[in-house]
Order: sequence, then structure tokens, then C-alpha cells
Amino acid sequence: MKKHIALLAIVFFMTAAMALPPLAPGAGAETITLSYANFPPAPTFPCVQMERWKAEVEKRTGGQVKINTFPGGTLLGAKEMMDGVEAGQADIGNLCMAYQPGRFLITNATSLPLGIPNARVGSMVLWDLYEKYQPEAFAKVKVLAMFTTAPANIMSKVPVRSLEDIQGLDLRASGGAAQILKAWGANQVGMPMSATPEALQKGVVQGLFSSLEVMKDLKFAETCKYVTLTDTVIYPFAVVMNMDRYNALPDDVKKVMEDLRVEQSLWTGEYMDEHVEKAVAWSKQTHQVEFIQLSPEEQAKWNQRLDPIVEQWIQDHAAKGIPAKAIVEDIRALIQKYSQ
Ligand code: DTR
Repeated sequence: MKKHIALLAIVFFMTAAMALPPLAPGAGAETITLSYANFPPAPTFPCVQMERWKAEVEKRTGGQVKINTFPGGTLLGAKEMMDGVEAGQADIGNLCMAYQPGRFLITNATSLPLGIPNARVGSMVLWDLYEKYQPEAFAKVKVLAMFTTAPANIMSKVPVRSLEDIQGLDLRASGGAAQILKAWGANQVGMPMSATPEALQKGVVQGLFSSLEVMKDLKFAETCKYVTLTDTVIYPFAVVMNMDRYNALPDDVKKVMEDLRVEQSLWTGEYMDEHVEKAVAWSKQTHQVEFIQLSPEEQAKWNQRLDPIVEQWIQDHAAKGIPAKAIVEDIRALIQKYSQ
């Protein structure tokens, strides 16, 4: 009997607690629920940064805002992000600009071989470039963060020790990085990261060209036993929000999101850099992956192949009416600024 009373009391208190409104400062206000779409699987860095942003927003709004996250393309796929967010299929979405190279012309300039040394610098360069040029491609959305990966390296099933080894090799990359693989003579295969695990498994590609954290997060170290260190280019990302949904938010919530824009971009860049280091150590220890360092003479040959890319980009984009030369000069200056 006593047991029953105790149980009833517990049920009563739990029900009462669940019915209580959220605590201050959102007290009294209705809870705002937002959906956040992401394309790769949950353990990858785009989703880690998404969960961090969700936690910060929920904390800083005192529970007034609740974010429902959808990793793994369950709400929107890799190439549907921008259109899906603009149309309101998701309130917020995370996109990799390289997957639609013709759409994000200005910000994709960060994936030219200009020597961005790491994701922290890359993220700050990208943010400043976006702020300065306010590209048309983002005019219909509210940008909540921008960040980049660490520089890309070759992860492969076969060792790549020289330019000869990479000739005709089926390697996966997207956007600016794709051009680089072509310049080196690889057979470049384009697809989003989310399609890569299956392509590797089925043998459609022999490897990929991307930042190294995926060796651990997507377990590529199990199939790619070789990494050739080139540290060449980054991939730029953006987190965007449906403009109407953003405009309808109360001012205090807007301020929380506004204050988080640069902070979140920097946080993600720093997380990425640290995580790459961990993934490299893990790949060596757990899967005996060989990390190949090209000799200075060999590296010079690889770099020489990339020389025409920037000039060509300037020519092509200037013809489209974009201040291409100024953009490249800005990126170079920003790299200097943030590398100090
Ligand atoms: N490098 C880009 C972007 C990228 C790097 N790591 C991840 C993890 C999950 C999704 C995308 C990315 C790419 O190779 O697609």
C-alpha cells in the first residue's frame, strides 16, 4: 500500500514538473521550436558544431528556443540545403559550398590554392570575405556561421609517393579541390562526403581528397591505409537560416544568434584543427596508416601544376563581372592577418 502511495506521489510530481513553463529568461514566453538540417552522419564535424550551436542557443535563451537537429540527410540532402532552407523545408541548414561550385562564386574563392594553413585561419578568412562582399548567393537567408575544413590531403587504398602514382587514379573530391586533383592528373570523381563511404567500399574510388578528420569520424582509416600529405586547399561551409523565420524571432533571441556568429565560426575552425590531430594519431596507432611526406623536390613539382589555377580563376570570374583580382588579394592579406 505504502509503495502505491509513493509511486502515485512520484507520478504526480513528475507530471507537475513537466507541465511547468521553461525557466527565466524565457519564462512566460512560448517555446520556439526550430529544425536544423545537416547532410553528413552525426559523428562528423558539421554535426558536432551543430550540436554545440544548439546547446548554446538553448542555454543562452533560457530554454525559450528549442532546436531539433537532423543529421545524416534525414531532412535535407547535401545539395538541397540552400533551396530547402530558402523554401522553409528546414528552418536552418548546414551546407558545403563546394557541392554547388557555380552558386557560391565569391566565397568559393577560399578554396583556391592560396595557402590557408588551417581551419581556424580559414574560418576567419571566409567570414571576413563574406562580410566584405555580402555575396548575392546568401541574400535570401540569414547566415549564422561560416567555417572551413583543415587543408585537404590524399587518403588512398594504394600509396601515392609521386606524381606518377596519382596519374589516372580514381579519387573523390568536390568544388575547388576537384580542380586540384585534375591538375595533378588524377581521375577526379565528384560527390558529396555523405556518398563517399559507399563509393570507397564498392571500389568506385580508390581514395579521396579532403581534411583528415574523416579518417576517424567516417572510419576511412579502415580502407585507406595511405595518406599523402599535401595540405593543399580547404572546403568552405555555411550555416544558413530561413529569412522569414529569422525575422519573426524576438529581438533577444536574434541577439543570441547574432552574438554567436563569429564565435561559432571560430569554435568550429579550432575544433576541426584539434580533431584532425587526434584523427591522425588514431589512424597511425589503430590502423597503422602510413603518412607519406613528399620530398621538397617532389612537392615543388606538385605545386608547379597548381600555378595556373588562380590566374585562370581570376580571368574567368572577372569576365562574369566579379572583382576577382581584389578577392584574391583580400584572401592573401587575410591569411597573413590571421596567421600571425
Ligand atoms: N572536405 C569536404 C567537406 C568535408 C570535410 N569533412 C567532412 C565531413 C563531413 C562532411 C563534409 C566534410 C568534402 O570532402 O566533402
